Amino acid sequence: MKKIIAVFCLFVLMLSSLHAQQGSRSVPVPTKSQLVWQGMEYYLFVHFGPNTFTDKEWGAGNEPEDAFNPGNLNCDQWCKTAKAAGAAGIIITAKHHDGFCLWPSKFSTHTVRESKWQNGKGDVLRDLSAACKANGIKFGVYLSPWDRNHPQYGTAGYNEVYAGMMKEIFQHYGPIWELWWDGANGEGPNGKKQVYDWPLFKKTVRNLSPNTVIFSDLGPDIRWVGNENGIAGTTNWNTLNTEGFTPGAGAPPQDTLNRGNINGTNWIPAECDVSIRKGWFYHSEEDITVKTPEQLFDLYLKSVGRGANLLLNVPADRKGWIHSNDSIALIGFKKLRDQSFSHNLIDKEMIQTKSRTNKTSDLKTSVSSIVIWTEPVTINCIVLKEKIADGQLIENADITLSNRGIAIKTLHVTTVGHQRIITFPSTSITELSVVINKSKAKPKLSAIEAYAIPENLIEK
Ligand code: FUL
Repeated sequence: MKKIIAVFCLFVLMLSSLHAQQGSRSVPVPTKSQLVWQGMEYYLFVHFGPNTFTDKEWGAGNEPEDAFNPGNLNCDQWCKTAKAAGAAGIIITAKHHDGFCLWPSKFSTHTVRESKWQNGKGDVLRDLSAACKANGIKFGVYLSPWDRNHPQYGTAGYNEVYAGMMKEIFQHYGPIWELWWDGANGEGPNGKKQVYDWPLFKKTVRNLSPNTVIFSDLGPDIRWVGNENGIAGTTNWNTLNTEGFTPGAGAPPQDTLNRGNINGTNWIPAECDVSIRKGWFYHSEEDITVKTPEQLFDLYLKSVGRGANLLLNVPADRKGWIHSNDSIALIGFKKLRDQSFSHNLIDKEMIQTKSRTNKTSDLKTSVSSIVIWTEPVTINCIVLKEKIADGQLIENADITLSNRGIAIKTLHVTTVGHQRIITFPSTSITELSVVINKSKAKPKLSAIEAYAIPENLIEK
């Protein structure tokens, strides 16, 4: 009986998330869409809507539709900026908490259609999805479930409204690579909160667009990183336990979202959302708060460098453009990445790897890799990558830097995942060793790279 229950439990586990057998363990692995998503690493968020014109962060939902009136909307400029900045896509706030729809939804009377902008014929989603296609970047949508305008919010009917809006978006503007469900759940115009029908929402998306990755506090595909500062945990598991939790107030604690669960049952990697400015929406007085390229690079180390993805918000201004302060910072950020990571000082053939397996348990496999240079090299950055298609296995590793046989320093890292970037003050070495001390099964490093990045870019 026990065996039958165990097999049944395993079956249920397999249904909720993809798993692979690694040695004696079954570990969660990413879906194809999650793997593609992980490879995108960094992309832009654009907050745009009535708040852009009323100078608010959270509109009340009673703003007149005419408030939304971009002078010269130019989604092509957004996409060209994203492309030049090396960002893989754009996620637009199709509807924020104020309920205003940037497309003429038939499920609402609070949309671009009711505004005087382009005589009610304007459609930001139409323009942006076309511009993304033309520029070869991906198009994603943020659709706030919380709606401070919709008369049905707070009733069961609103769940159908929200599902209907998603259908419209997928049918008219797809393909959509990522859909963002904000967990915020406040009161609507009738003073009631909504009980969200998450299973209905998920079913709707999966039926219409099975390759779209869905973000919320806890997935199903991508999780929130637990803060809005763009910072993942130095230990960052792509696995999470979701049983008993819901997005929003019912989500796991923020530090759990930040680090994941070592033995989490589902593959749900973290995404770091952060704004290039103080707020999410454009406010001219925040033009001076735009982060510098160096600050953006530091965020990159703390997000992409810790195995998460970076969703960097760059709001559109009242004209409907990305402001030059922001685009200049983005291009500067791109230059710093190019400058830092264009010359890997390790050729693949230089890496010698040995693995030792303790016969009694495959959990005790230790793998060490050694790189030797004939002449000293000066480095201050090491990049490790794990073959996550087979699961995330590495629990901790030591990197030792030596010069002519004398160890100079040992850097201790925990998880690796898609990519771990470790920076340290410049050190002259002839030898580097990576010893994986602990992993769930035989680990697979897909890359060991070494760089000399500008010294002022070392992680703060
Ligand atoms: C939050 C929202 O309340 C903010 O306004 C912003 O959109 C941020 C990305 O998500 O939950």
